[in-house]
Amino acid sequence: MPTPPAVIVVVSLDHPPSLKLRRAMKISITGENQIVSPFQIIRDMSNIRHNWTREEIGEIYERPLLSLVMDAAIVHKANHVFGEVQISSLLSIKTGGCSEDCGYCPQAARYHTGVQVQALMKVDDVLTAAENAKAGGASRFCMGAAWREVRDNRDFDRVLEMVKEVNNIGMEVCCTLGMLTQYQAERLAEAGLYAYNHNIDTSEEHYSEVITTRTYDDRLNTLEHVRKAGISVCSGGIIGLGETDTDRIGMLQTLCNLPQHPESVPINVLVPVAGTPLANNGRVPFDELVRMIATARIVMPHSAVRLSAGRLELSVAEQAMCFMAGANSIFAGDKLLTTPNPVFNADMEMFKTLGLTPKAAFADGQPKHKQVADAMQ
Ligand code: SAM
Ligand code: DTB
Ligand code: SF4
Repeated sequence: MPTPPAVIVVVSLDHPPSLKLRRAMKISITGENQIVSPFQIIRDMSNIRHNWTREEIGEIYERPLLSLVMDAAIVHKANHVFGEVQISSLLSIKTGGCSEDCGYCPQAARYHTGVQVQALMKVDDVLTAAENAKAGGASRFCMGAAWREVRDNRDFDRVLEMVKEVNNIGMEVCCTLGMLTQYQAERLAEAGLYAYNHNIDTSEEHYSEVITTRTYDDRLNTLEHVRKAGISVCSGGIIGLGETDTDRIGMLQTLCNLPQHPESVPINVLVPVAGTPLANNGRVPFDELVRMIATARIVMPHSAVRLSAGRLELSVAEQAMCFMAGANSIFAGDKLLTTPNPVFNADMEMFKTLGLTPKAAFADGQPKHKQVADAMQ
């Protein structure tokens, strides 16, 4: 009688893999005509793909919660320094009075939310805010403007100045200013912009239930302009907009089937604001946020998955599960754009309790446009 093939599975949570595991690799695991190395198992789980089907993503999203978190943690550990969390600080540089109808947004002029309209800030004030954020441990500074799109005017020149100044103090600079043309993306790149945030927000199917004043394709075009300009792409969405699980899976499918995965994927939980059409949407159950984060981690193994708006409603234990599930970035500071966020000391306490460490600026290298410019010198 032939001996049944032996199957040995070795999974190491060490990163980088320990010497012992590397030695063990040399003893290949053999089945019938099959050689599988432990590294291959981990590599398969970390495979970068751009052809995910909804069914495949749905199968991941619906796994039993703890198995899903475990699978995501393995992918996370194989691709990132486990426990290292990127800290981004947000500043609203132009607030409220926006022409758009995004149903979640307190800054849309048409909703009566009590947000005070504020013109574009002065460069010096923005720089002071960035310096404070840096002193508090933030490596990235993200400036948000309540604009539909960027216009080629003096305000844009001032934003370019802000980008230059914040870049000069050694922070990764990010902007979220609405839609961009290719030319505007290139000007931002030249000024030293590291990343651009532009969310797709939800699935293509659910999108028109939430926003009617610009299309899903408009958003994808802006992402293409950002990518072509060599700026790091930050794009994700919001859960709690009244979408179904299929919409959530669809949103992740759009993101992970882009020609290149976004380097950062913010997962926001709706912050319901009185006066907006979505003010009375129910709270998103915490396990659904964990599912979203874990699935994003598995389908986009190299991206930073950002646990974004909605953290104020989460306990430290709930946030810990999000970090286990692959979240490795947060917005820190007591305000997001217009709504509250956990205070600085509470986050520092959480980092201590969970053994998290802040990621240094430019740990992933300079953006492509900068590398090209340096190489040409
Ligand atoms: N006006 C620009 C735009 O829409 O692209 C930039 C600023 S906009 C406020 C940036 C993102 O914040 C939105 O795309 C949305 O994903 C998120 N956001 C806005 N209001 C939110 C809310 N109440 N809860 C959760 N996320 C929200
Ligand atoms: C993102 O995905 N979330 C941030 C940032 N990108 C710009 C914004 C959250 C805004 C929450 C509502 C507010 O504070 O106005
Ligand atoms: Fe305006 Fe951006 Fe708010 Fe939409 S999300 S209303 S574009 S500020």
